[in-house]
This record gives sequence, structure tokens and C-alpha cells, in this order.
Amino acid sequence: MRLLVTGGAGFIGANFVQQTVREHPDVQVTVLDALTYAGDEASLAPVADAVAFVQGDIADAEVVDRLVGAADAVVHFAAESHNDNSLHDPWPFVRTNVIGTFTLLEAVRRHGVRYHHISTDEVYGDLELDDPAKFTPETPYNPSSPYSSTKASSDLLVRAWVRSFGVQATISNCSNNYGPYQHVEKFIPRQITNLVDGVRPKLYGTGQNVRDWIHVEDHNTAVWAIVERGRIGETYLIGADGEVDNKTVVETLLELMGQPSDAYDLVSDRPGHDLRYAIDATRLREELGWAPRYSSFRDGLAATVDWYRANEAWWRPRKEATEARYAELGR
Ligand code: NAD
Ligand code: TDX
Repeated sequence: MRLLVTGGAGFIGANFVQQTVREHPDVQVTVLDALTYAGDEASLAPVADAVAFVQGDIADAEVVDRLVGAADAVVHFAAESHNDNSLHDPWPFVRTNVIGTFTLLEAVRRHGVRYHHISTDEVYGDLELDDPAKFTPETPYNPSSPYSSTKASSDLLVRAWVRSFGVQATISNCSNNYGPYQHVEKFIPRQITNLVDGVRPKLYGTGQNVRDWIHVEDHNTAVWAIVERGRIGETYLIGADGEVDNKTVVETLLELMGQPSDAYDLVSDRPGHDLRYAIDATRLREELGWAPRYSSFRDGLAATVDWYRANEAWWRPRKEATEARYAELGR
């Protein structure tokens, strides 16, 4: 199979490409990535000899048409992905997440290429803390932020291209990922690298918000299950029953890194901050027989702490500028 992976130099995409080279050696991978502030070719260094890398923009119809025309399947990870950035400047989110996805869909339509669309549980909005409900494929879309609304828009484009043009597509909506190669702007790597630097972790608001954590490797085994066995036109929710509130995440990191459990700061809240996400992954588990490999969030977190400690050369170049942006926001 000739596989085009967009956003393969980002967090989840780079883990996906590395896992694909390890576990699907018959697949020829081409990565298309614009190398924005969030992309880093160094994240593909361990597999650089095994993949073709093209620096380019998913909203550039010419390069997209050429690469899609030479592929059997596309897995589309490329996106502007950080909520805080989307509140500051939404335009790159509209351009990449909406127009970029449109550009890819037109190319897969022209060339009759199989397409898998990577999306997020944030398209469903949020849940109350004391609500036993979880998101299911039937939950109505109700996104809160510029980021999640552009992801929701892109999902709707995919659904329409399936229905109107017969595009061979599947969609997955995953919960919060953690693991190696995640940008230091995101919650978990930010706090780990702060602690390495002797800086106290920063919790937005009261720290009560809940995220449903999944190890990035588990997200990617689920993506492969859908690419290989998913029903065309279907939406699969990906999650591993990993609900934890932010304060508990920080307390666990403090303990793993040998600090007192109250050595964090509460900072101003994110505007529109979603309260809780939770995924019901029944369809994925029952229909496709998927199960996560990581059974303990604490163990996965400990391995992630070890990775950031061992790979300071990878994250250090981005740390100062990231913290300078947070300082401007007062967070
Ligand atoms: P990321 O920000 O780490 O990586 C995004 C990658 O896309 C970068 O390499 C960047 O250079 C590239 N990119 C951005 N704009 C581009 C453009 N116009 N053309 C080509 N490449 C471009 O993001 P991530 O966390 O790895 O997320 C990947 C995907 O997974 C996104 O679609 C995101 O919505 C989705 N997702 C993420 C999470 C999570 O917890 N991180 C959870 C669910 C879904
Ligand atoms: O310093 C921080 N302190 C803090 O309390 C940061 C950076 C975040 N937070 C909170 C906000 C959220 O409740 O931690 C939680 C996680 O924050 P992020 O890492 O920014 O992730 P989130 O906004 O939940 O979105 C993530 O999961 C869904 C990804 O960034 C999205 O791309 C994905 O779609």
C-alpha cells in the first residue's frame, strides 16, 4: 500500500509514521507536512530512511493533487491543533482545518483514493462533571472553540463528500492524547518540562476540568484498525476510558518527579474552557475488535516523563518561545 500521511511531522502523525514503519513494513509512507511551528522533521529521525518527506501545504491544490494521485490511501492528521492559539488567532485554523481538508477531499474524489479523517472528541462540546453520559457517534455536534468548530466543519465536509460523491472515507474522533513528541505548548509536556526547569506547573481555573486520556500509540492502533477494517462512511470514536481531572494529572506528575503534591499554581482560566470530555468507544471495540495496549495511565505518564527527560534536545528549542506566549496570556 502507498500511504500518504498529512501532518506526519506533528505529535500524533510522527508517532503514527514510526509505528507504521515498525508494524506495517509492507506500507510505503509519504509524509506531507508544512513544518509549521508545531511540525518537526526530527520527530521522524528514527525512520527517516524508510519514508519520503515532502514539505508542503495541504491547502496547496497542486502538491496535494500530485501526492494523492500517487497514493492508495490518505490518513489526514495535519491541522492547527491548539485551542489556546485558536482563541488568539482563528484564521490559520479556518485555513488549514477547513480549506486544507476541502483541498484533500477534492483530490481523493478526483483520484478515487481511500481517505481516513482524523478528528477530535471536542466536536461534541463538553459534558457536565457529574453526568454519567459519554460521547457516542449519535451525540450532536456542539463545538465550543474556534479550533473545535473548524474540526467539526471538516468532519461535516467529509460526511457530505461521502454522501454526495461516494468518496471512500472514514472518520475517527479521539480523546486527549499523551506520549512522546507532543509539543511543549500542550498540558502534559508543558508541566513535565516546567518541572525539569524547576518551574511550578500551571493549572487553568480550578483544575477540575476532566480529559479522557489515551496513549498516542493506542490512538494509532485504532486508526490502523479503521483503515484496514472500518466501514466506509462510518464514524468511530476512539478512547480508552481514561477520564482524569487536570489537578490529579498535575499531582501525579509532581509525585512522579519527586515534588510535593501541592507545588503547583492556579492561573487564569481559558475562555470557554470545556468542562469534561468522555468517549464511549463501544463501536470500535465491538465491531473492529480494538483494545488499548496501555492499561495504566500512571505507567504511561511515567514513561512519558522518562521520554522528556531523555529527549531534552528535542523539546528545548521550543520551550522559551512557548512560555513567552503563555506569559503574554497571563497563564
Ligand atoms: P500537532 O499540532 O502536533 O501537529 C500538526 C502537524 O500538522 C504539524 O506537523 C504541522 O506542521 C502540520 N500542519 C499544520 N498545518 C499544515 C498545513 N496547512 N499543511 C500541512 N501540514 C500542516 O497536532 P497533533 O496533536 O499531532 O494532532 C494531529 C491531529 O489529531 C489533528 O487533526 C488533531 O485535530 C487531531 N487530534 C488531536 C488530539 C490530541 O490530543 N493531540 C486528540 C484528538 C484529535
Ligand atoms: O498549562 C496548561 N494548564 C492547564 O490546566 C495547559 C496548556 C492546559 N491546561 C488544561 C486545559 C485543558 O483542560 O489542561 C487540559 C488539556 O489542555 P490541552 O493540552 O491544551 O488540550 P485540550 O484543549 O483538551 O485539547 C487537546 O485534546 C483534544 C488537543 O490539544 C486537541 O488537539 C485535541 O483535539
